[in-house]
Amino acid sequence: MASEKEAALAAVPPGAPTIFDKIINKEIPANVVYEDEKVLAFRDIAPQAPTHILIIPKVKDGLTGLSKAEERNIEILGHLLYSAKLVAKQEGLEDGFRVVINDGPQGCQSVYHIHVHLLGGCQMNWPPG
Ligand code: TR5
Repeated sequence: MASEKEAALAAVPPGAPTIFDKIINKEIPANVVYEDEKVLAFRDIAPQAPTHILIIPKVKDGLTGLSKAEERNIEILGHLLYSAKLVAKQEGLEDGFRVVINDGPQGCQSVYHIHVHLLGGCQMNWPPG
């Protein structure tokens, strides 16, 4: 049986606008920590670590999730990861950090606009849940 979260997600057509579009368009506020012409990085509203930042492409271009990536997306995928490194440095995460991309229901993805989670500021455990 589908969980409540899965049922809610199933009702959202793939590629439909998400809450992140509203953040990009400044229709709702976000705590932005980094921005360039291609990506936006802002603090997660429900942090799972002392530092928890989301890095998203300003243009989704079909990238609802990593599983939908095409060759044309290679440049922005690299840009997202490199931006995570820049933000980690800016946030002072010298002792290490973790980047996560959740994909699909089993990956626990809830917002279908690709995003990199940057987590740090505490000792991480392995394996993740
Ligand atoms: O579950 P996945 O991997 O898809 O990650 C989505 C993330 O978006 C979660 O960690 C949420 O906590 C985060 N999120 C959701 C909202 C939101 C946000 N982060 C910042 N600001 C947010 N607003 C204003 N609204 C949200 N619904």
